[in-house]
Amino acid sequence: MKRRFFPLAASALLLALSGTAVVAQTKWDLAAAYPATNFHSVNLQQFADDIDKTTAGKLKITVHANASLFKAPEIKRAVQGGQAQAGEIIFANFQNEWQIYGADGLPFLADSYDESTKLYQAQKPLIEKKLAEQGMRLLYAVAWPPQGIYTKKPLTSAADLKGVKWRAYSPSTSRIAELVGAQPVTVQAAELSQALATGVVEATMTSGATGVDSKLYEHLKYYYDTQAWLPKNAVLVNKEAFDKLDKPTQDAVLKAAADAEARGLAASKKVNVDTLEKLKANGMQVVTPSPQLKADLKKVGDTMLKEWLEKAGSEGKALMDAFGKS
Ligand code: PCA
Repeated sequence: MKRRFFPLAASALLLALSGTAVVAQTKWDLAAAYPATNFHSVNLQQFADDIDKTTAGKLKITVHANASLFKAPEIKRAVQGGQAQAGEIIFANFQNEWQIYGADGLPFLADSYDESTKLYQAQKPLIEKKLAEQGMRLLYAVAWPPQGIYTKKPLTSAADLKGVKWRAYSPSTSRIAELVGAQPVTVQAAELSQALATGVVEATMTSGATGVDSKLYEHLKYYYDTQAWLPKNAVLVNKEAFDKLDKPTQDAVLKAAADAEARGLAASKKVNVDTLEKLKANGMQVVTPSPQLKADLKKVGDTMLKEWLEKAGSEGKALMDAFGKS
């Protein structure tokens, strides 16, 4: 008899101490690849905090920024396999797996925030379907600011990029290098500063945001504001992990995701302006590309779109129809 009383007394004590009923708590790890201060990561933390608040602590999400849990290219598979319940990827990294993921990494297909949002709406149903087949669910996506070229030496045309050690982060940023005769080296953002410091790379194409995150002005002198494309980061969740949540918690996750998507887009637009100012303040020359450089890059974009359409087949055509560009 006595033995049975002890656990009861213990849980009564626990209740008294916590002051609230003991609720089942779920903990998720969310793998992310960019620095904690990057606007995507800040937005992710806010997303996690919102969920903590609206579920009264029932779902706790730990954001692991800066590729501390998984490296950028590994995050998708980690979420798929449930090693991390959730994660943030950049779609363009997965173009070789499925061309539709790479549509927002193509130069000049969608090169403004408005076009990028339109392309996202066209990609979304296809991507949601694909992710469901892969055992995942799309929570939200946010565009990076437009991509420009960072170099050591001034560029008058694409010919000035010949032989340059060009840092790529995706299949299409490698392809650009090949098409202009540069030497592509794939390096993810978490290792970019080091690659520059050790001379492994001497040019890259990315946003003002990453330029500031990785202090590119310490090694590179020019930023050509080409506004070539706006790749998107996407937050994914393992479907099984999501399905295990009770309905109110699922709703809280979806609501926080919708808020994060809107907040992230606004943050991206602001960061786009602020970071170009920061680059200048740190001595970088922020330059409008010459007509020749623009024309050369446009040609690269045309070639890449053609190649993409060939590889993407009927799905690619369906995407272009939905985007209104076929
Ligand atoms: N920054 C990331 C991807 C796109 C961007 O603007 C990077 O350079 O890796």
